[in-house]
Amino acid sequence: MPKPEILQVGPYPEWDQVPLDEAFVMHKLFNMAAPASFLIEHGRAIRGIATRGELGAGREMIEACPNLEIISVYGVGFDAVDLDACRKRDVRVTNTPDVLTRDVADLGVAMMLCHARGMVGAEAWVRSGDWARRGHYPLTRRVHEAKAGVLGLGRIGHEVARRLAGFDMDVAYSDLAPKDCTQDWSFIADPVELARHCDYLFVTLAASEETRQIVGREVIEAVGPEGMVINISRASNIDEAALLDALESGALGSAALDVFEGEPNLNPRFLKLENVLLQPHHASGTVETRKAMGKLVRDNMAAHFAGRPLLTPVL
Ligand code: 8YV
Repeated sequence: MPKPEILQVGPYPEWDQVPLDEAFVMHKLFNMAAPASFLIEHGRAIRGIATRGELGAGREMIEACPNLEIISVYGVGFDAVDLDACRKRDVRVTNTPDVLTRDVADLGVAMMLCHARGMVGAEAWVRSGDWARRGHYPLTRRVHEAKAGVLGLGRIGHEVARRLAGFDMDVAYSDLAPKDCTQDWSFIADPVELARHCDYLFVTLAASEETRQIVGREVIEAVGPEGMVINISRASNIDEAALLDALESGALGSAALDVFEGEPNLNPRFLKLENVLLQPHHASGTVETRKAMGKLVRDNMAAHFAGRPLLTPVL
């Protein structure tokens, strides 16, 4: 049996690349000088696409591969995959849920703590000699006993909420309906109300057309000049222009962001702001989690081509 031919959209660590290259014929689109011509010439041979959460697979790519059977996403988010195009063609889609949940929650909470306590500026204070020259670092903001709002109590939102409760924060959340097993977390259906209620708003929604810019001007202004927005989901969940305006004007106190429109080329307005903590979309980026994600990408494709049930199907 010839090895299935797979289109690889982005790079993976060597520990994933080696076994992928052994099991499949991997066509590395990101290394190609002329990816469009490759797809025209070789699209018919492609039976699988291996992609990353933020890169996905758009309609054009899917249509360029008429014999495509499966798209395996290295990431829990599949918003960048054109699911309608997949449905029409019966293309299966898998992602990597669960294995990354706690790392993403860890980074979100770490971003809140780091930013609230001014750790980036404080470190620079020590390194620059300001501590000895200018004395104590300016006072920062307390996190315990403050109000946290979690917008989207899915797998990641739930783990964020659990951690925040562990930091003695008062936790509220918003979702389509109240969830079971939420301990004493309060349910506030309306995102604007949730934002008005809280000091720290965590955006943990799975991105879709329905959630696009759900954190708009009104929500941002409701978090207010003393509040912080933390985004560990997708940039599309926030109206980024409104966020920038509010950070610049002081209508929003601060933001801690792991995701950006057009990343990695983020809007340069962010770089001028001191009230924002910037992270390079690495919430799932630990060795342990990335190894588990890579294994799921391979195992899903192997299961599909062996006629076994998919491990973590989306479609
Ligand atoms: C990854 C992600 O950073 O899970 C997701 O949806 O966006 C992240 O875990 C990304 O997919 C790795 O390329």
